[in-house]
Order: sequence, then structure tokens, then C-alpha cells
Amino acid sequence: MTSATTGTRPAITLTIAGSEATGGAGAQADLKTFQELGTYGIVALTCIVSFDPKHNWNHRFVPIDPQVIADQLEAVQTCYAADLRTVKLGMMGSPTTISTVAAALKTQVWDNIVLDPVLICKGQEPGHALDTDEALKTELLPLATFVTPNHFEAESLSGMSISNVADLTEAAKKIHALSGVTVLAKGGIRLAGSDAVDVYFDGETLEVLSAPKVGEVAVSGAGCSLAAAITAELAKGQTPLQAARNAKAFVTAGIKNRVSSAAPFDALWQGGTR
Ligand code: PXL
Repeated sequence: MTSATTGTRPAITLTIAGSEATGGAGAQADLKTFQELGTYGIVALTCIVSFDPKHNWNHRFVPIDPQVIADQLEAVQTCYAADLRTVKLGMMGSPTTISTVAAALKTQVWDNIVLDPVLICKGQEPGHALDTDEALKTELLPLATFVTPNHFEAESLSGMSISNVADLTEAAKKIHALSGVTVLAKGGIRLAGSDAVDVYFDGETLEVLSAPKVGEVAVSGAGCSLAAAITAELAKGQTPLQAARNAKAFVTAGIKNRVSSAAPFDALWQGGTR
């Protein structure tokens, strides 16, 4: 399809994710990452998270009405029917949202569905969180082509505990075996050692991606931005492995150049590679 204006038409990238109002994580991080990496970013919102400064920065969580989620996806999928081939799935927040998103995803063919398996976000009932995690595993993981679990999520998806790179590698292989999906299992700051190590496995190629740790404290938006960067790179035509390598470099630079605030955590800066 040609552009209505002159110039190159960018690759289209959609994120189906939650808003995190301070701009560190969620849809805001995804959209900034898409823009920074030269794709045309689109958001369909699943929920709104507002940190609560008066209560230890807990997450206040409001779901978007399922019909409104379906409406957003109808608009996006109709608008970009010909070009929308790559999507990122971020925080869903409820089983109903997951079912709504799964139904919309099934109405078309995708080249890439990148699932950031956000299994638990604080501020929800344990029962509800558990149901949400279960729905994510049964309804979204089977649709995904690429999954990016963090340490905790990799333990949950693989059913094993992970305390070193060998464990992380085994977990990545297990997650691939049970899902058939390309896996980037993230050790991040959770594994001991001077490097932040992630393990890539697509069923054939195994690669340990490693970068010196920038610090020992988690930075808001790192997981979201990593999955969004993979999404953007895939949409531009990179192989999954090269997308993972490029995304790791993007996130490492973003953590080095992180943004501090009055919150007790810093946020990744998507302009870190500039
Ligand atoms: O887990 C990362 C994340 C994803 N999406 C939203 C969030 C957060 C963490 O705060 O708020 C909307």
C-alpha cells in the first residue's frame, strides 16, 4: 500500500496494553519505543493503572469495559487491515479482557504476536490474579509467536525454580516445548553476577544475551520496552534472534539513561540510544 503523503511508509505496530499514567511502563513505554525504532505505533487500551503515592506507590487498577476494548480493536483492525501484521500484548488485568483480546486476535492472520506475559501486577485480589494468569496461559500463549517472561514469569510458565543461567536456559526450553513459541527468558537483575543475562530459544537456536548490569535495582518500563522493541524490530523485518539482540541493546541504553522522579523507582528512557 502506498502512503497518502510522500515518503516511506513505516511498519505498523499495535500494542494491546494498559496505561501506566506516569509514563514509565505499559502502553506509554510501548508507544515511545515504537516511535523511537521507526514504526507507526498504535494502542488499544486494556486498563488504567495509577500509582498511589499515599500508599507506598501501590497500583490502582481500573479495567476498560470489554465492549470498549473490542471497539478499539475493531477500529484498528479495520483501519489497517492490509498492513497490521505485528502486535504486542502487554498487561491485560482480567480474564474477561483476555477473552475479548483473544477473540479479536483470531479474526485475522498475524506474522508476529509478541506476548509480554504480565502474570501479576500488584493491586488485585489473589483469586482474580490467579484466574487472570490461568487465562493468559490457556488463551493468549497459544496464539503468541514470541514470549518474553521475566524471572518470576519464567518460573511460573516452566514450573521450575530458576537461580542461575543453566536454570534459565532449561526454563526457556521448557516454555518453548509447552507452547511452541520463541522465548526470550529474562534473568535481568534477579540472577547473581555482574551481567544481566537473557536466554533466547526458538526451538533450534539457543543464545545467551548478556550485558553488564547497570545497577541492582529494577527500572520501570524495562520489560514493556524490551517486548515493544522486539515487536518493532520484527515489524521492520528482522529475524526473531536479531530482534531480540537489538531490543536488548535498546533496553540497556534506556536503563543507562533512565529518568528519576519523586517515585522510589526510575523509569527507562527510550531515547537512550540517541
Ligand atoms: O508489569 C509492567 C506493567 C505493564 N503494564 C502496566 C503497568 C505495569 C507495571 O506497573 O502498570 C499498565
